[in-house]
Amino acid sequence: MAITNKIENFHMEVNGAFADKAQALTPTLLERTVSPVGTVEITPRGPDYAAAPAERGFDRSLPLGRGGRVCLDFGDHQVGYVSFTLTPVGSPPDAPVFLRLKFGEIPYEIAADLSGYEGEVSRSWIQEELLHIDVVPAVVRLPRRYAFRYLEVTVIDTSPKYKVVLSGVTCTAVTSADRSALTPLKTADPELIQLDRVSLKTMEDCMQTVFEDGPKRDRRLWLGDLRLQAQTNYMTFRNNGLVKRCLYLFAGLTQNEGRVGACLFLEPAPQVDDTALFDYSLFFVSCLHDYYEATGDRETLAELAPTARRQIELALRELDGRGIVADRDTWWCFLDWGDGLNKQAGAQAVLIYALKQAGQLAAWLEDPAWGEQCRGHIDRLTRAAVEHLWDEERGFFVSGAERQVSWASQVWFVLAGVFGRKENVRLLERLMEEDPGVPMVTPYMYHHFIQALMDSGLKERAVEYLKEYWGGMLRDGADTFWELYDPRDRYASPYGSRAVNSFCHAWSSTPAYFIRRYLDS
Ligand code: RAM
Repeated sequence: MAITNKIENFHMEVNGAFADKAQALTPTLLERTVSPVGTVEITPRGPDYAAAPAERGFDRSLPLGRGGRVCLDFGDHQVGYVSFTLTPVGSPPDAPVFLRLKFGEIPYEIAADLSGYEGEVSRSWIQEELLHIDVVPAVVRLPRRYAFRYLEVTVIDTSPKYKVVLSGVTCTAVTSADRSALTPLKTADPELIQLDRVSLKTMEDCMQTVFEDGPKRDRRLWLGDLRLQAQTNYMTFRNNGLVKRCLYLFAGLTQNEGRVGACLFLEPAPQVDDTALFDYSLFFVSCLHDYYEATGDRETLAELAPTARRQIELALRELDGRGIVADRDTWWCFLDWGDGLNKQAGAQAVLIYALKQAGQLAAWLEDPAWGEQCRGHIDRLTRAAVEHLWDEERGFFVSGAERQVSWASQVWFVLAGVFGRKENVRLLERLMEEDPGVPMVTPYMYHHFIQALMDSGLKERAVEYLKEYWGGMLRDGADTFWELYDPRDRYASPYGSRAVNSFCHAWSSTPAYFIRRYLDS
């Protein structure tokens, strides 16, 4: 199935006042200059590759000629702009310098031969450059922003008569996250401390002029990602202005009929994409709900509530005669990247979840009529879900014509609170014990599972899974948390190639949220 859900006859609807507000909230990025800590040797290790330190610091006097190669290690994940100096040695340079640069968030991106790349998303996301420098000595400033820890420089050629010395390699790292807003953790649990540290680094590197999903790919604002980033932000960097900016961007630049898009581009000017996702549009309601809960910013609540309300209206149009969200065979709703995951049940649960939050918005706004409407829809959708999607015999919610059982469906119905606490606990325990059907594959979906455990009072199990799943990424060498992690398959990718997976992905940074909200005492 194509990973796109392009809406028909797409056009962008602009609310100029909202777009201006978003613009005025554009943050100034903080800059830091980082130099490599040394060089590394990247070699195969098990099913993957590992980087072993080769040389501390980096020998600036070593001249590189044809075929010369060095892999620099910046010590941690960086997002920023790279520059370096090339100085010729030998005869006067009689030909250009021809370089290949490879940037890698993980060693695999450096070591793998990606010339046969056949992934589904553009190969232009692979961070590789071929560069001619006509005149040396030169200070080379690369115009792109990169996300990486490793930088491999290969001299494809100088000439037989001269070589070059590479020096002054630096990265000007950029972020809108301010570490001075962080409070120290109280817990002494070393695993939690480590999970928190890597979560913060992941968040920091994704916080740019908006909350980006991943600084390598897609480098844009996705609503589903924003929701988790904002929740983590309230417990960590507290850059509430950035959340507000993102909310105004989504509300100011909508698709046809006021539909909030799944994602937005920022350059050359802010622009909503033509992709629509059922759950993501509804998460505008959630983001506004969470934002008001965290900030008490009434003006924003009042201004953006109509946009939230519109998303509910549009979603309700998708119900069939039974009061169940109609299934579709396109990429119409996200939930997770699980192979063959049917979205119908999860979508129904997300709608109930969002309706409850809309009811809360109505209460805050003292709008009893809207509140009453929400309650009516919640009752109808809940009854329909129990009647048509709950399979009493199997003890699970089922989804789609094939009555598929998945982790995503169960988790979302727990979050939607369709059953009471006791039944939710039983459902989650059954799920963990029987491990039925389609599993979870992204930290995004695992986040919702952990939240469901927390909401149901199963804190110890939540901690177990946090340490097992996110801890697994650490054991597998993560500097920042990954977009997708399947402990059974290091090469899993929704895009047909691991090379374009993002290895610093904000939706994976929520251990910091869980630790700071529930576990830090
Ligand atoms: C991926 C993005 C993002 C996610 C969407 C659905 O391409 O990186 O994280 O929200 O898909």
